[in-house]
Amino acid sequence: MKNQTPTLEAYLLEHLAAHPEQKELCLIMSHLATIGEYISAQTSKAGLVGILGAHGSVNVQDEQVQKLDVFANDACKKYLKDTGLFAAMASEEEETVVDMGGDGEDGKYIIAFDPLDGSSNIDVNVSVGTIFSVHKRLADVDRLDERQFFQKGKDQVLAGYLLYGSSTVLVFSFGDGVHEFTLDPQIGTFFLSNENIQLPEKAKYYSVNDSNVRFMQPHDQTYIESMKIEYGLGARYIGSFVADFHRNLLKGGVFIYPAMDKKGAGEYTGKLRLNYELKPMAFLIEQAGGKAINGSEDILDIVPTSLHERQPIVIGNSSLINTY
Ligand code: P6P
Repeated sequence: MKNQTPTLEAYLLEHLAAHPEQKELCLIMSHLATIGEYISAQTSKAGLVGILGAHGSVNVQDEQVQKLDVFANDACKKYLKDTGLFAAMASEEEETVVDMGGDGEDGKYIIAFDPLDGSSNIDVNVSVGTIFSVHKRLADVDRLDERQFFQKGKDQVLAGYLLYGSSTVLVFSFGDGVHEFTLDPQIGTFFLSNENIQLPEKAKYYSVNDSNVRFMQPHDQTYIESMKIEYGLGARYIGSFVADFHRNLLKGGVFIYPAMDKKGAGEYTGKLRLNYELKPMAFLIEQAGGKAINGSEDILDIVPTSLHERQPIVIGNSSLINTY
């Protein structure tokens, strides 16, 4: 039995034995995996639903065809609320903090999530994902006050993502290493596929939307050129942050979405969201030996000032980030 690849449940039980104080966090991780399985099953049918549902609002099973990101958001909200483990929840799809109702009164944790990152790629069958970020609830702030989510990324107690691709993978960290589990859909179980992931010494790729370079500041344009010329990296850009991040995590690379001024108004702003995308990914990349900055600060040190705050991002191998 010792040599068997551990399931997520076995792994969490072993983690719990070493960290008895993290019982609820292990439970949360198990629930998040179940949600991931559920969303994965739906996204793998997305094309079918899209084809059948494209000509009306009702599909062949006489169900309302939902946009997948609405479906994923509702699934996350409902399931996480039912766990009774969260005092508050924030979603990229929700304007304000989601009230967990009676269940949340005693919840010790809060969770921010992007239910389906990259969802615009769904109908072309490109990998998408769910990103989650868990903090301890702040005792001195009202349960549903947005300030519950104005916590530094370095204070996350759990962060990770599910990537719905050629296979469904779950990548997460409690802060003691980042681990990948792969779903066997036939038996509905996640198996450990990559423990304590470390970025390769040598990066292979840089990821940037090249059509946006003209909107960037000169420093970012020069930095991107150096990725091509000085470091000779290959260009890979999927347009789905979770997918680009996952490839760079395993192969080494840097993802760049800098501040841009698309309107020519002289106002340079980032696109990706601090709470739902950048903090969790920065937490993971640091555990894997990498780094994430917004250009001037470490992402994990930034104190959010609004729920949906956006920030520029440069994330990947420290050796490349340190030349920024
Ligand atoms: P662009 C998807 O909408 C997303 O939020 C990320 O997943 C992705 O990395 C980025 O936006 C793509 O943005 O401007 O290159 O299309």
